[in-house]
Amino acid sequence: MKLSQFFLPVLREDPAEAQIVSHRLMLRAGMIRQMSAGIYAWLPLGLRVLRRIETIVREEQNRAGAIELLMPTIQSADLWRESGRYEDYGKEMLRITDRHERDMLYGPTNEEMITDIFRNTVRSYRDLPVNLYHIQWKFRDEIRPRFGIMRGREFLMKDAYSFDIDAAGARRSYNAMFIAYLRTFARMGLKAIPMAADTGPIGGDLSHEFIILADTGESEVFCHADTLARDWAAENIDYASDLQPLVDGMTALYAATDEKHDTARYEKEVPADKRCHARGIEVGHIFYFGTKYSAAMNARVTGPDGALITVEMGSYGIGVSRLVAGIIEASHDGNGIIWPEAVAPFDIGLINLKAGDGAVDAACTDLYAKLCAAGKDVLYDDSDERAGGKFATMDLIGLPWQAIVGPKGVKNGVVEIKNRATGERQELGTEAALALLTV
Ligand code: 5CA
Repeated sequence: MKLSQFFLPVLREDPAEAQIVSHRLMLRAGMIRQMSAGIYAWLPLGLRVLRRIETIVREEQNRAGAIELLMPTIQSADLWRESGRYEDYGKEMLRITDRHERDMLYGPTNEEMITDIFRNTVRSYRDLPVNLYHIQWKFRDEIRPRFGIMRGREFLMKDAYSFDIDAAGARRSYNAMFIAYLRTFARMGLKAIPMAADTGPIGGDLSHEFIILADTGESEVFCHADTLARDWAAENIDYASDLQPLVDGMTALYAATDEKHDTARYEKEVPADKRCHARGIEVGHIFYFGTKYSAAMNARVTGPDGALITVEMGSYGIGVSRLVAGIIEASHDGNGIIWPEAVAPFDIGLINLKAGDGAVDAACTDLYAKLCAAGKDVLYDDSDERAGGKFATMDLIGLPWQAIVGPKGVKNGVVEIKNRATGERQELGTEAALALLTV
């Protein structure tokens, strides 16, 4: 993509309304724009990151055996009256009346709707277990939308819903999502810690929040440092095997948000040099709530002996849009964002230091074509802005690699390659540069 043909409205100044670094950088890097309180448009650069995060989430859900579908954003109030949550949800729910005076709502979550789909389609225990998920926009009329898309009113969520015939099966479904979450966040370059959590309006008595550590996080967290030790992205998980030992291995180590924190236990269980007291961002939340919705809404299947069984359910959320901000909170410096390669909007930023100079243009065009042919996503800054501005923009938008081509380099047959994360620069011949950038 040539910058001259892209849409990247960067801001040189810090926007006054942004209180945390991810919000500031997302506005400055031209990733989002606020349309109303807590409601954002995703500009092209932001959308690219959102899509990459979505892809990782999808791949890991599929790997763990969940099946994708897509439910609508607008739901009928009647379904929520059946579960009893229509009144309970209060002012957080955006209520809408259609032209026939029917009560509708913009879904804040989908337990009722998926239970309705399930009860109308699945009849036999033979069709279980099943775990269905979608990646869809939600609306919650938060009292205090803030920090940009971190706590928005409209946000993108992955929500999965599992159905099992008994509690042991539901626990297996829960465990599969638990491990899939560790892998999902690790693939994005994040260390997420599962912490026992309250269940709020979703309900149930088994629940874990997945928290990434960041100074600006909304919750205060306490954990054993070893919860951060394992690289789950490198693990080869057999989802058909018993995952309980893996889950137990993680949950045995102390980890709690301030809501559930127990100072005496923390001090007893965690040696002083392993204590980690920090702030965190909730990027995922999983729930096992048994028959809360299936009993209220009559979601039953026939068992092996012909008797009806009320199905056991769980639900599993990931804040897909929140993750964009979460990753920036975890990975930035004074000059801008530092994207982990797995979610970067482009792999490489190619900077032409003298657009209009025949030799430099030719060298850039050649390098651009070769990088694209090797399957790399390249943002080629072919504009005639001055060098300082180009460097600042590239650092701000945080692509993992920069390739800098100027008149001196072209004369000497070299390209300067900069690694955004380490700041390390090296001058390489074109072939060596290509080899480095296309591994
Ligand atoms: N139905 C369940 C699980 S599918 C559910 O709704 N869980 S939740 O309320 O915990 O939301 C799931 C995830 O969505 C949270 O972990 C968080 O990462 C994200 N999320 C929740 N509210 C917001 C918000 N206002 N803005 C951005 N992300 C949010």
